[in-house]
Amino acid sequence: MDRKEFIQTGSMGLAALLFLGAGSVSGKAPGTRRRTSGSPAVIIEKEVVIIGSGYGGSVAALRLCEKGIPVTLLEMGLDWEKSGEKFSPMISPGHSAAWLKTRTIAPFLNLFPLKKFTGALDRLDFEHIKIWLGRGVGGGSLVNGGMAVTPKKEYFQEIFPSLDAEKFYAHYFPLANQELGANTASEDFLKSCDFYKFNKVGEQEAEKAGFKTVRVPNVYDFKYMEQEYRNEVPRSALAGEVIYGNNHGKLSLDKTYLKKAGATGKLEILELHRVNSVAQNPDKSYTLDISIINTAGEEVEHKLIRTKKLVLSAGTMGSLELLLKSNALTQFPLDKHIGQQWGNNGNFMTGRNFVNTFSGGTGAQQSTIPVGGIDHWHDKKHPFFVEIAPLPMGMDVATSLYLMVNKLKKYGDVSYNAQTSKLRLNWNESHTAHMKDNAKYFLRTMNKANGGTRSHLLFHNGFGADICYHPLGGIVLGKATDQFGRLNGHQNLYVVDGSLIPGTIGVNPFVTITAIAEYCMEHVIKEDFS
Ligand code: FAE
Repeated sequence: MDRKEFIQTGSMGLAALLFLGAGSVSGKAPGTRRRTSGSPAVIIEKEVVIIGSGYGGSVAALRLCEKGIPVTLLEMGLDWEKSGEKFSPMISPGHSAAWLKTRTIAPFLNLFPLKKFTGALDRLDFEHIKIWLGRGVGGGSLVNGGMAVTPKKEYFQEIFPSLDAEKFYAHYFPLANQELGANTASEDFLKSCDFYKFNKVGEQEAEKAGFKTVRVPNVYDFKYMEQEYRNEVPRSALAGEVIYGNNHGKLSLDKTYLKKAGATGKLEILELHRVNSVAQNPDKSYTLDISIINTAGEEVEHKLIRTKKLVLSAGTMGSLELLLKSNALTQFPLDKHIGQQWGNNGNFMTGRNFVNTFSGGTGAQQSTIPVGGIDHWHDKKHPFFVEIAPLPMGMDVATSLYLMVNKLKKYGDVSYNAQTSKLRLNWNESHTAHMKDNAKYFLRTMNKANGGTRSHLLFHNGFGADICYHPLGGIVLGKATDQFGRLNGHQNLYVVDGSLIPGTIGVNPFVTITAIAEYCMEHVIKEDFS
């Protein structure tokens, strides 16, 4: 066995102090509510612990395990494959539809009541923005649309001037795309498949309006989708499955990086393990305060794990929360950069109604997997990238949906409110005003060329400034960490997730998160783990 357990003797130590600190805070935040299961008698020792099983955590797990290093991966969500639970389609939401909520949390039309369950999709609600996240073994890969977009080289260089862009485009991006299983749909299939009418119409109308369209790779296996279309295999993308998880077809991280890491025999995944806070010990090791929860979200056991090396990959919001909360509870050392340079990756949702109305709308049956984009990044006045998004509602509502990705004009920042035990996000309409201008310009240009109206009934009169799928930044590479993700002021703590990217990357971010994770892990394994 790789792990060593011992009974803690003598003084209660920092970990117990941490436990008392966490337990004594009253409030509703799950990590700080009063204990139900008492203080654990043992501290479990682990060599390397990773918190979070999204893109950063999965890359870290594979690269460490490959070197023969035993890794314990803590994930607050469910191991869906092991659980035997099924993911639910958008039109009949079930267990997977929401993380411990009693109503659905999709970007619109939340008419469905739910039984509280540790579902795959979560939403954090702040005053001016709602942030959607994936929960479970595989993190965001379980619920995302799978768009695998490599950013423009010039923009990558602008955002990360100190990284070697040549090396990234020759090595880390191709490696990330290969390991993730990025592939592109065949044009013949897209032409013949009526589930992609929404995309065909979207592209034709964009071109008519003078915009440039691009084909976008995805990690959904398009060969599988072709078989779905021919009814040879169970349907998933063609059966309305996506943001509550896909039962087939999608190469989520549990099927790629984590599967490979598991095959080494060095990976231990502990599901339903929610890390509440972290304390740094005098010997520079870390003690984690953990609640093991059941599928109703109740703590069933309380655990302390001590580790020499900690990889923090809880996603932008999860990693920020852990660091800032631990600092408030246990004086966990943090420098002034933590929480700075946060952004929504310029996310702005919008849509059009009466699209193609007299020639058959956008299609009653729609694949949930996007394949097309509009690249308008070169425009000095209105630069943006648009995902032509499906609206898989099972009926043709002649509506086009667009997720715009804009530049940022100013960063937000994140702090922790110890009174409410919640993150505080400094982000408001002043951060998104130029994105709204871009959306207006885009919709006007599209409607002028093609007819149609703004989707007044969707979002806020057609403008979804408060919808964010891509939170980034707050623990920025080279600012809050060194050039390889080592947290400032710490010797054994590595941050590897979306929080390393300063607020914007110009396209959907998981390929970049994966590539940066590959780069960081390559270096720190060589220097710190051998
Ligand atoms: P992430 O994947 O969020 O993983 C973090 C993991 O840590 C999660 O599994 C958490 O449950 C876990 N965790 C957090 N806190 C704790 C804790 N205290 N204790 C234990 N575990 C914890 O992080 N991006 C694209 O590039 N293309 C797309 O098409 C796309 N579509 C999206 C659609 C939706 C609906 C959503 C929500 C996101 C989408 N994204 C897309 C964004 C993408 O999924 C996201 O950027 C990445 O998943 C972030 O990766 P990280 O490794 O940072």
